[in-house]
Amino acid sequence: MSSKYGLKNKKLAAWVAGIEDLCKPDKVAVYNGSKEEYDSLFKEITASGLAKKLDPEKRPNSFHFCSDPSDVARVEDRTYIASRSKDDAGPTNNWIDPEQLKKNMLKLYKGCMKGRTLFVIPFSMGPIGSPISKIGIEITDSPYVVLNMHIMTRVGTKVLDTLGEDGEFIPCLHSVGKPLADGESDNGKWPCAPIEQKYISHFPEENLIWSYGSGYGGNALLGKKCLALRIASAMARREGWMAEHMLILRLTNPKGKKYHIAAAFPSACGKTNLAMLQPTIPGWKCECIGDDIAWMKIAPDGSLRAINPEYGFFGVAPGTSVKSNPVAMETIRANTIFTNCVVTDDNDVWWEGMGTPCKGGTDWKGRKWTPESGEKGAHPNARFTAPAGQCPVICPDWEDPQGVPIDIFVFGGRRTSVVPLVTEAFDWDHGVYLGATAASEPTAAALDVKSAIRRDPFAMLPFCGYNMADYWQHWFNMGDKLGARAPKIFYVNWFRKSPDGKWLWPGFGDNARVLKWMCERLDGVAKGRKTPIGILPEKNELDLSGLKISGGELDELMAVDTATWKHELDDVASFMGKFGDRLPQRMKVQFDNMKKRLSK
Ligand code: TSX
Ligand code: MN
Repeated sequence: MSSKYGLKNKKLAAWVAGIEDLCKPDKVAVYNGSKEEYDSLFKEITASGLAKKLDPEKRPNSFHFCSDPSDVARVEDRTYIASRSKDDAGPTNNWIDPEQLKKNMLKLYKGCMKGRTLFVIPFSMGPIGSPISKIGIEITDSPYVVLNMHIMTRVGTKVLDTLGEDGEFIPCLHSVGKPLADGESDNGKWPCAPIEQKYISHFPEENLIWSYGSGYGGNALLGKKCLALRIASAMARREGWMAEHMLILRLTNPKGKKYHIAAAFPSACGKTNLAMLQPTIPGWKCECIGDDIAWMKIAPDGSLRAINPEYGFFGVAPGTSVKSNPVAMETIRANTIFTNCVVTDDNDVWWEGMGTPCKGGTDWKGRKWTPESGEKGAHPNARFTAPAGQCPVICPDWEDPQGVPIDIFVFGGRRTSVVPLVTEAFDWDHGVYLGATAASEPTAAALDVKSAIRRDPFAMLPFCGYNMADYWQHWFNMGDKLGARAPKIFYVNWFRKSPDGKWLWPGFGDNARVLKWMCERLDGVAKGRKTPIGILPEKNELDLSGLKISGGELDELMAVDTATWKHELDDVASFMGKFGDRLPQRMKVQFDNMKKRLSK
C-alpha cells in the first residue's frame, strides 16, 4: 500500500518525511499537475495579494507577480558547486566543502517552512518516458515556484507513475527562507531571505540540489539551471552525453530538406529571438524546438539526438516586441505568468522595448508609474513564463522522445568589432576552441571607454557543474565518439558595427541568410574561403537578395584583421592560463595552430 501522502516511491517517501521533520511546514501537499489544482492555487494567491490577475479580455488566464526588490535575478556569488575536491569545481565556479555547506544550510532549513505549505512537485525534464529524460522532485514552500514549474516542466501524477516504487529521481530542495510566526502572514509581499542567507547549492557527486532564500527564476525553479544544466552537465560527462545551454531549431529549405541546429550564446545576444526566427528569404522555414537548454545523446545509428528538456519559455520581457520577436509576443498572449513588469491601468502588462506606448500603471516595485516617472517601469530582468506548446512556430516533433538529429552547432557572442558575421571551424577540435573562446562585450558600458570583453565559454560559465577544463575535454571526447557524424561547428556575430557606429548586419529574420550558408556548406554547395581564423563565405555566397547592403559594408562585416586577432590571442592566453594543468592538450594545440596561422 502507499505511504503517507500517497507516495509509493520508497526513496521519495523517506525524503519527504525527513524534510517535513526538518523544515516543519504547517501542511504537506503533493502537486498533481491538474488544471483544477493550478487554478485553485492561483485563486488562493491572488486572494492573498501575491499575484494579480490580468484582464481576461486582453490577457486570458494570465497573472502578474512583483518580487522583492532584493530578489530579481540569479545570484552567482551565492551559487555553489560542492564537490569533495576544489579542483573538481574549477576556477570558474564557487567551491565550498560539501560537509561544511550542509552544516550551514541545515541550520537555515531547520523550521524554515513554519506557517507555510510544503509542496512536493514531481517533474520530468524531457518528454515522459524518453531515453534522454530525467525525473526530478522539487520540494518547495513557494506557490510561485509550483505555478512556474507547472508551465516550465512536465509535472504531476503522471511523473510519479513513471517513477514507480524504485525509480531514480534527482532531489531538489527549495525554501524561500522566511518562516512565519504564529498568525503572521506575508500580506501579499514576496517572501525571501537576505542575501547573506541565500544559497544555491549543487552536490554534483550525489545529484542533489539545495536552494535557500530566493524565490526567483533560476534560483528557485530548480529543474532549469540547477538540474538541467549544472547537475546534468556533471551527469552527462560521467555518462557520455551532453547537457548544453543551447536553443534548438529546425530549418527547412525550399526543397523540404530539414536541418537541425543547436546554438549557444551568452546573455543579451537574442537567443530566444533566434530560437523563434522567421526567415526573410523565400521558401525557407524555421521551427522552434527549444530556446534555452539542449540534452543530447548519441543514438544507436551514430547521430547526435537532441531534446529540449523544458516545457515552457522563461524569457526576458524587456525588449520583446512585435518587431524583435512577433512569435514570442503571440506565445505570451494567454496562460502566461509575468514577473516584475508594469501592470497598466487597464490591467495588462507592459515593459520597456515592447514597442507600444504606455500611459501609466503600477511599476515592478508596486508604485504608481507613468512614462514621465524618470525610472524604468519594468525591471530589466522582468520575465514571462509561457507554455512552449503555445508557440505558433513550435516544431511538430518538439516532444519526440527520440529527439532531433543535430547537424550544426553555432556559437556566438556580441562584438561590435573584430569578429566577422560568420566563421566555420576547420574541424571539430577547432570548433571546440571557438566555443571555448566565445566572448561578449558588456552591453551597457557606463563609460564610452572600450571595456574589456567577457569570456563565456559555450555560454556555460555560470552553468557548468564541474571544472570547465574537464568540460572542454569532454567536448573533445564527444567529437571522437561522433567521428564523421559530428555536427559542423560555426561561430556568428550579429553585432558588428561600422567605425561610425552603424549596425553592419540587419539581424533578426535576416539571420536566416547566414543559416542558409551553413546548410550550403554542409551540402558542399558553398565553397567558402580559408582565413587564419576559419572558413568565411566566399564573395556572393551569402544570399543578400532584397537587402540594401553595399560591397564596402559587406567587406567590413567579413573583415579579418590579423593584427587585432593576434592581440585577441593575448586575452585568450590569459583566460586559458587560469586552468593550469587541467587545460586539455588539444586546446593548447588549437591555440598554437591559431597563432601560427595568424603569423604566416
Ligand atoms: O535578438 C537579436 N538578434 C537575433 C535575432 C534573431 N537582437 C536583439 C538584441 C539582443 C537581445 C539584435 N540586435 C540582432 C539580432 O540578430 N541584431 C541586433 C542589432 C540591430 C538592431 C537593430 C537593427 C539592426 C541590427 N535595425 C533596425 O533597428 C532598423
Ligand atoms: Mn539561459
